[in-house]
Amino acid sequence: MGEGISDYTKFSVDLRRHMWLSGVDQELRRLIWQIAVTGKYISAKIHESNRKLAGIKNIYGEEQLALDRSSDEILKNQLKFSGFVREYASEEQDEVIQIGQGSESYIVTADPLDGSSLVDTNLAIGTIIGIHKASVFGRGRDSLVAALYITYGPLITMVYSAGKGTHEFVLNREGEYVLSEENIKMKEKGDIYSLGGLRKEWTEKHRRFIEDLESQGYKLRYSGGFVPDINQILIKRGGIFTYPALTTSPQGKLRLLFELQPMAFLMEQAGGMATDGSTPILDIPVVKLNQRCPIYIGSKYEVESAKKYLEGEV
Ligand code: AFP
Repeated sequence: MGEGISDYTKFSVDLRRHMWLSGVDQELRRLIWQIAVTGKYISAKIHESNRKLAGIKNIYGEEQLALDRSSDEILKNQLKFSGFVREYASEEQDEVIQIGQGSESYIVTADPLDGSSLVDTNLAIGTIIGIHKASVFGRGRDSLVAALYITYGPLITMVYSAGKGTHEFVLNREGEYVLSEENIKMKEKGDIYSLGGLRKEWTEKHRRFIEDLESQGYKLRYSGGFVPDINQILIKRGGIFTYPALTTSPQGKLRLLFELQPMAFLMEQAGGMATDGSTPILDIPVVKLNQRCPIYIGSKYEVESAKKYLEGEV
């Protein structure tokens, strides 16, 4: 993972040219590029990690890995010096942190290293980023201007959208992000499903929806890492990921601001959908940083079908 990257400061001409040709605003281009470069530093940290727990708890009471914390530090410091970011909100921090002078254009949200509990198993993990122009509180649809994620797996990839389609770049051995999938377009219907939450804690409506998919022959694909699980649905152009409301946690597990909004933005830009079972994720107001929310995300057929079951139409 990350091995063989010879130059961390390469310009990633392909990525920059793509954003320029797509008409992405100059500051936003530079910010996205800078975050993509930061992914290289995080991947190097993962590579050299000794996988030891730091023994500190985050705002959700979860134990933070040393890697979580160092990824957060790397990201925060890089953004601080970018000159484009006034505030930084991270899953690893208790509050929104001011990192600029106040006049910068953007606020960045981050899950610096999602799926960190998978590090010891060597499954893919990722970084999730949201770029907002206004407050992070309120509807994502009103403030998000771009989103991206980076996967650290057999390959390092970066999927971004600045509101002009969703595109994937692969990091090559020379340290360049090279365009691999332009304008990803979801099919109407896929054939894979990715299911979070214990089956014994599902609601009756959710269970009936899943049984419908199973009767249609959907194949199970779940790694327990949100980034690779969503990436699979996007790159395969169809299917559904859910982390539903559970009887023990009606708001599910995943965080609206740090995890769900950026993925919903990328999925919508690829022609897919993301809802909590009825309301689009990007229309659900964020009222607190650690707000959780159920999610149904993927191609239209499956997300709309989930809605019918959850709203009691079926
Ligand atoms: P960690 O960051 O604690 O590993 O959680 C990962 C995650 O937030 C997300 O990446 C997965 O989709 C989800 O949790 C998996 O949850 P389950 O372990 O309940 O399946």
